[in-house]
Amino acid sequence: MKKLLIYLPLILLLACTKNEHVGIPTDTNATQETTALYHNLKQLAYTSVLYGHQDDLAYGYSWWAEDGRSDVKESVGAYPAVIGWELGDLSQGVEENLDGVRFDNMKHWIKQAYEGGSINTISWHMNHPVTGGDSWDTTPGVSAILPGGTKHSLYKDWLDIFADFLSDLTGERGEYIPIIFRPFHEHTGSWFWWGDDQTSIEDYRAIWIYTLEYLRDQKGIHHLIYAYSPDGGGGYHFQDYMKKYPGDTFVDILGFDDYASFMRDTSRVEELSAELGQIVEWAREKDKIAAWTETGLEAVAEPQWFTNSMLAAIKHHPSAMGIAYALTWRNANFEREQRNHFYAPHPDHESVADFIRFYQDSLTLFQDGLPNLYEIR
Ligand code: BMA
Repeated sequence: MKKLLIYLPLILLLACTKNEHVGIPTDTNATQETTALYHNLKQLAYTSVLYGHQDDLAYGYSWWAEDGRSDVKESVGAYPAVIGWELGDLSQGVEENLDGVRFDNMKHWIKQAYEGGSINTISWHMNHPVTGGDSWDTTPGVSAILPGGTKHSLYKDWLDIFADFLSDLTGERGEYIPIIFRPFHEHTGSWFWWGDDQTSIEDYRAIWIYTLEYLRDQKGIHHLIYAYSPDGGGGYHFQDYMKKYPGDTFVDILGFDDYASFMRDTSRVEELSAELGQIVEWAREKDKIAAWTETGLEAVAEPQWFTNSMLAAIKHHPSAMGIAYALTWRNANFEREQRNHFYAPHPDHESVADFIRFYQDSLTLFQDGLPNLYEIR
């Protein structure tokens, strides 16, 4: 009740605002900044698509951990509007994630992204709770971490570590930095231990709900926005999009991961666009946000990919441009990883001219074009 009184002015403000697309996250005790972010992002989605890039501030194709650097900024002159981070190995008590990013640096860059006005989102390639392997160990694992399972208390320890990590994410006034959290992603595929072949519908829903309720109600974490992000698999998994949906009271963002649609040609652009459009329509019916939570063409192997494929997919179907953001995957450091595993251009790459056109398009937003997302206007 006390909470309700504290938030009453905010709720009234939201209800009275002229804008008809009022949004309130599923966590009714979400912090002011988190509620503002959800509301503003939902509203902005009607006119813009925010560009996101995984690990953008941490490293790039030819540099590693140099403060202020960003392949995206060095290509178009602006930081991404959304920056993704990855927690794989957090549960192992080590200092670096599975890609070598130090967790303390990650916290610093999350603050930097927030202070710059961008949005932070977190995925978690969680280690295998039973075998000790990584998330690509396809031994089924979900039933073991559910209440009553043999690894349930281990899972709670991992969530405690995550809650500690989240509690360190504060802005200059001490406020918590809102995070879009994308647990158990790409579950429609079967490449992770929480994947489709590995997990029953009931177990997937149960672990999602358990995770959310534990973090929210036991740990008091109220700066998360929860994104559901099935994989589309180039059309192959789209029909399963809603199969394991945890329910409207446990999801804020209807996300979508899809890489497989993007070979070097554009043959699937229209179909993919229709899928994105469908997700936007579902999100609107449910009063939620839609987002293209992961995509990209490795090594941007087609220099016009950003406009001919990505932007074309966002624009083709009339509803598709209602997605709030679209995030391309990480630019792995060439020397450390010895491979062409990058999804945004780096300044010397032949796709930069096209990426600049993508940046200049009136639909896309980077950090330099963002309104203040953390205050209700
Ligand atoms: C995958 C690849 C891996 C990486 C993982 C987590 O898609 O980029 O190399 O370890 O994401 O970031």
